Amino acid sequence: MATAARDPVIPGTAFADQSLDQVAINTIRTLTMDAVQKANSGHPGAPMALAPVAYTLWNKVLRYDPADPQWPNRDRFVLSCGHASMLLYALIHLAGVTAKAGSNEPAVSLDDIKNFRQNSSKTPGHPEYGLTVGVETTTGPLGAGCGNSVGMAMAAGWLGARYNKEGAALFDYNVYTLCSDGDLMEGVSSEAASLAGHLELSNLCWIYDSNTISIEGHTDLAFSENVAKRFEAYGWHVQYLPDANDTGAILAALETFKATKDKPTLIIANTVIGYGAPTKQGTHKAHSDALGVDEIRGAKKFYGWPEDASFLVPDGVLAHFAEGIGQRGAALNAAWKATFAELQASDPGGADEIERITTRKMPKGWDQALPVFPADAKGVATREASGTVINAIAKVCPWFIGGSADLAPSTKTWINGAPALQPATPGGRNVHFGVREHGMGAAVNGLALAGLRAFGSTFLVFSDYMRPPIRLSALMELPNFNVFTHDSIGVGEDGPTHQPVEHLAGLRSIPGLLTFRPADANEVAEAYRIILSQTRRPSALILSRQAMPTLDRSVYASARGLEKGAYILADAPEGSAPRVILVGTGSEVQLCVGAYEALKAEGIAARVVSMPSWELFEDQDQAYRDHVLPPAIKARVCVEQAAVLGWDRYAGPSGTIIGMHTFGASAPLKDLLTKFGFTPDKVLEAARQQIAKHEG
Ligand SMILES: Cc1ncc(C[n+]2csc(CCOP(=O)(O)OP(=O)(O)O)c2C)c(N)n1
Ligand SMILES: [Mg+2]
Repeated sequence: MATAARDPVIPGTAFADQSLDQVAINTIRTLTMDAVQKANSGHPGAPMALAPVAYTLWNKVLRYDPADPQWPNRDRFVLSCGHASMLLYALIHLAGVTAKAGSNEPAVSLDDIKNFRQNSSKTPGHPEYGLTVGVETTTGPLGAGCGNSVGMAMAAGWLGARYNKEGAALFDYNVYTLCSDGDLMEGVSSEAASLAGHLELSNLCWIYDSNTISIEGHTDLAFSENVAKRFEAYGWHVQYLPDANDTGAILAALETFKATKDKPTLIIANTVIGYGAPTKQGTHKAHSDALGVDEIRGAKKFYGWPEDASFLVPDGVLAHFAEGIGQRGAALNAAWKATFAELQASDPGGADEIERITTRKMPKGWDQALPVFPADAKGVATREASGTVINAIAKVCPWFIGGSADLAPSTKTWINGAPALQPATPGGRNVHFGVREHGMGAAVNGLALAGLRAFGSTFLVFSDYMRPPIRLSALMELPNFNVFTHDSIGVGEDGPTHQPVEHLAGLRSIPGLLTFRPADANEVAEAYRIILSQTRRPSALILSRQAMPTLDRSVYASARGLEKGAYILADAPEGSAPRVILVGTGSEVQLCVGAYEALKAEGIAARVVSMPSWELFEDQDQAYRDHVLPPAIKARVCVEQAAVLGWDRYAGPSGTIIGMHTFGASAPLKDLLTKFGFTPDKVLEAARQQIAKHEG
């Protein structure tokens, strides 16, 4: 498409009649088409349509220093419609984003773009945080980025509230999100938008790619509400962009967003999917797959582009970005660094905090604050112990913040003495996420992406509602965590709807995620020591509703053993081998201890293994694992109030697994324990049978 020259042109070239802005926009479009064609897979339609919007945002507005992609106060750009990944890769390339500060290596080279979607490339099918510099969060599951962006915007407000000084703003970044029809159909974006509206996150701007097309055809098929009215009802400021090719109007809309100080902004951009593709534009045929050689030639002709050129970045385009986002970002970053240097002089503690936040380090010596719980036969629920630990950590780590999906009184996650995070108190540390588990999980990921030690919480049974963000936190290698209480049939009268069964197995199957099901209060404290020491692994902390004894650690082994995932809690007398090994997690460890003591009284040597974290145990070397579970000892009983799936790994082919084979039931806990066989007697009986079986 040839448009009248406004900016400097590239004289003497095929592009002499196009503005540099227009050439840059068409470069994004043609790189996208060429990369998808070469890969013979991908999604060309959205980038072709969104190129003017994304270009204008990046080169005219975004406060981002391509030479320092980790600059803490950079504006965040989230491509929630991750299938449009080529849009982001083209921008990262053209903006000259470097692999890291001080390096000349490009984050995404032209060769990387030619390698789109290939094995080990930096340009995977959907943007992956940590793999490609410049990608702020992993997207692809629609709605996820929208949810993350709400957490990022909350984090910006939180950081500003804590570290900005009069006349010296260290944190005032904005968060921009591009989202598609699919993003806005997904429930998580509604949860996140509702929360963002409530919190009046005026630093948050979603740009909606309203092309009325999704995979199956026109959005009329399934999506007919008035999105603008919906967002207005959420408390957002809604703007319209009637023509996504009108860069002047885009700029004006973004300026209006920046001037809006009391609510988040939604810009509804009317776009034409696959803009410029002669037969496919405006149809679902432009959503995915290579457009085909003829279609691409036709589109290039329409753009005023050489039809034979491929992967062409015309002279002047890179320089145009360098003069736009490059110069603006460098100046802003330099000013920020000067402000930060002043802070280092005037408030070294605050500066140290910021450095720790940006490098995912906890405060020095933080774990000395972890409480030690005295032995107590009656004990406390592990959720109660967790509440105590949370409050101890909160005192020494100011950027430890979190909340609950409306269950804090039950999950015991409230940080005492700290305000709630609300519009008037953006520096609050207790987040009322509302009954929005999926949105909470996605927002917590956003908080963690900003460096805060963030957590969410709900009942374990509802972790299913937030499985997608948990999975993404593991994929992104974020060190955030979730507190899941009411971990079993221990819930009692609330019944099977509230009693998790298959959830532990599901969480344990997520690569990289650490799960912990502590056996008592001291294991809870030790779990936090490990969880908050992580820099690249998220955790799920699984806690009981009901009290359980706090083990006497002068009799039983130290809870520090938790760091190895599983440890010998009680053993056969020195010099003798155990005749049976009893393995338990959480509330079932006490059943194993009960059976162990009964056997001991009869002179039968047994071993109890507390196994709070399968993953940490699997991380140990073979020698340690064989030390805890010697292959020669085949008499084993594993006990857990959860689905048995996976336990055969530790029970062995001839061991016994006492677990859940059905859903639970509604009854007082005592009755349920008998009904489902979770009593010391049952464990004892199984132990005797195992000994008999293996000793012939
Ligand atoms: C949670 C989730 N469900 C399904 C998909 C598969 N998917 C990818 S894009 C898409 C919808 C495409 O429509 P839209 O979001 O409007 O994108 P456009 O085609 O306009 O680029 C779907 C269903 C997905 N990526 N994430
Ligand atoms: Mg669409």
